[in-house]
Amino acid sequence: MTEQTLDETHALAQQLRVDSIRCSTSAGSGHPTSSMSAADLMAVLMARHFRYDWQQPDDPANDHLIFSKGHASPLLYSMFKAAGVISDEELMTGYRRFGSRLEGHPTPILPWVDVATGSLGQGLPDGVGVALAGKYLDELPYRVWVLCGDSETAEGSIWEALDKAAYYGLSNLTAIVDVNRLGQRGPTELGWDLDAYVKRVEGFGCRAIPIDGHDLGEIDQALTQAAGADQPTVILARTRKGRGFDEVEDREGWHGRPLPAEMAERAIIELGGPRNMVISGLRPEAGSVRVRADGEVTLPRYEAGVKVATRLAFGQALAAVGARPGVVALDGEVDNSTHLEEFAKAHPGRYFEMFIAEQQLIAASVGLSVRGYVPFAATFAAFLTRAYDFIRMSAISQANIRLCGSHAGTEIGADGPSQMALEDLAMMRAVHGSTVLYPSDAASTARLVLQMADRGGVVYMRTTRGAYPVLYGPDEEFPVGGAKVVRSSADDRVTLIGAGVTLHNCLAAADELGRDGIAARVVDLYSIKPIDTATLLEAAGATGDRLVVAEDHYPEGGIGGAVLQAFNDAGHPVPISHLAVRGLPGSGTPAELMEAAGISAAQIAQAARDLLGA
Ligand SMILES: Cc1ncc(C[n+]2csc(CCOP(=O)(O)OP(=O)(O)O)c2C)c(N)n1
Repeated sequence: MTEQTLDETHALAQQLRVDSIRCSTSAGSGHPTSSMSAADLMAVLMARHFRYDWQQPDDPANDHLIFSKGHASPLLYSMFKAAGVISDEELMTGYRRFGSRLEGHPTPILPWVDVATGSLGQGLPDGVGVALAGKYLDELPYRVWVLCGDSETAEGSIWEALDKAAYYGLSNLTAIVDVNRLGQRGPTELGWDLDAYVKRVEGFGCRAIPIDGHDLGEIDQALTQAAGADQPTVILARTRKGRGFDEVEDREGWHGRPLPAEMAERAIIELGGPRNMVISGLRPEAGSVRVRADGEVTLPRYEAGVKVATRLAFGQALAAVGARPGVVALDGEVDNSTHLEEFAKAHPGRYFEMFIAEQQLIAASVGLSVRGYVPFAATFAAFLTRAYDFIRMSAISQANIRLCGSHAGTEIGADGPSQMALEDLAMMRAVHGSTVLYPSDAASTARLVLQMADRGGVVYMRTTRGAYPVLYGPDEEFPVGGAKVVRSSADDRVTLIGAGVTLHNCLAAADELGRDGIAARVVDLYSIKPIDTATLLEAAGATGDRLVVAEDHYPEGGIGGAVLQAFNDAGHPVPISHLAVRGLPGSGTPAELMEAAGISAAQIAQAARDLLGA
């Protein structure tokens, strides 16, 4: 680095500090001191290492920059101003204002932002997904740079990320940790103990480079070393929070507080006054992604009546959908249970084992979605709850991810309640823009897996452990948002609604009722969100509003909740007889456990009789 550029970079860093103060003071909100500590790091990165065409954020050869410490948005947006892609006016009048794209924490509403951050511990795991795409799929030399906070490294997901980054040899990934010693409420666990950080980072298989995070030469050297590494690099930069303004520098009590106007004025003077430098930075190396044509998807066909588990059909169908080269799969070390192994066997080059790290499983899916891939991640449905914050954030990231949760409900039997998903439908329904599917047989599973690939947002499929008869022909359509009336007649007096295993119980209940001369309509609610309100209304109308809903899920937020909401939203509120898992299950056979939960065929039939007063 020449003296001249060193001076320029210093001026850029001061501009980033000044603008971070100005925008947060004007908004009366934000995190200027968290921005000021990292300003030197980002100035050197931006001026000397980040290869990015600011006018073409979709250029596949661009580097990626993720602010894992998303609360440093004043710094990120000040960088956007310095890159000439947002104006000073937008920064000053838009930051954190209603209706503005410069939200409190960055989201991909902004074309230069890959993923939403602000829930700490997510940006680095997301970056692992982008780096996986770069190294194994795009095969492009772009680099992924992630700015982390030091207090943020208390999150286990940061270490899940470094572990997987090392396992996959992601030399294209660099984490830059802003070790400013302070978190939100006070000092961090490790303070400025860079040696402790180095040991941890190295223990996870990454290269650690400790530096003075305010020495531009040291920063430049570390970023150069990182780019030439053969393992992931973590730059551990010792910094001072609020750097550059003596009144707040390295002082407690200034986290997340904008400077009052008169203090901001003094700070701006101390930092050399406002500047409006625009820097062009480095262009990406030319490169494009190899375009591979979609192969033809031939879904598996299942003979009616044969018993096949929906989890197996999921794996087999996904292996078929893998004929499309953009489809990738990620496992949480249970692929012989979820049957994702079917995809692994067919497409090993597009299969990522994330081991027992569910947060990283979701985050890697989000990162792969950033690069346009079509990720399917699978584990036991119960264990997806562990990554719920990541699932929630992926909706804010506008990521397109497909999740499969197997081993739903008490039906799993002997393993007991620790392995049973009984909350997953509620959790997934609540995600903004999500799709929730719950097929009952192999034929509908296969059809729905294909549609999942084409659907945006968070798309969830719940599968069942046990094998149940195939109900439908292989050419039957199952549009998302539909429902199947599996059994009906002009004499129907009650409607039984189920999905997954309870659909089979509803069918058995209808048989039992039929023997007593009671005709029952049976609805397969394979699409829980969106829901087929028309079919529900029609069934209710045909059966005198007598409805039994049976689900292998806790009563809150599952199928019953979805049905009630559908009727309510349609302006036709209908009470339901709601059979759900109300007690805490233990171990047993599936039949014993479903009986104990009150969702067996006999109990569904009895609920119908009760409604009819029969
Ligand atoms: C998962 C999560 N927990 C808590 C918070 C609240 N929070 C926001 S910033 C912060 C402190 C972060 O400190 P550090 O990572 O050191 O960043 P700094 O601001 O000091 O640079 C906390 C606790 C959050 N945003 N996300």
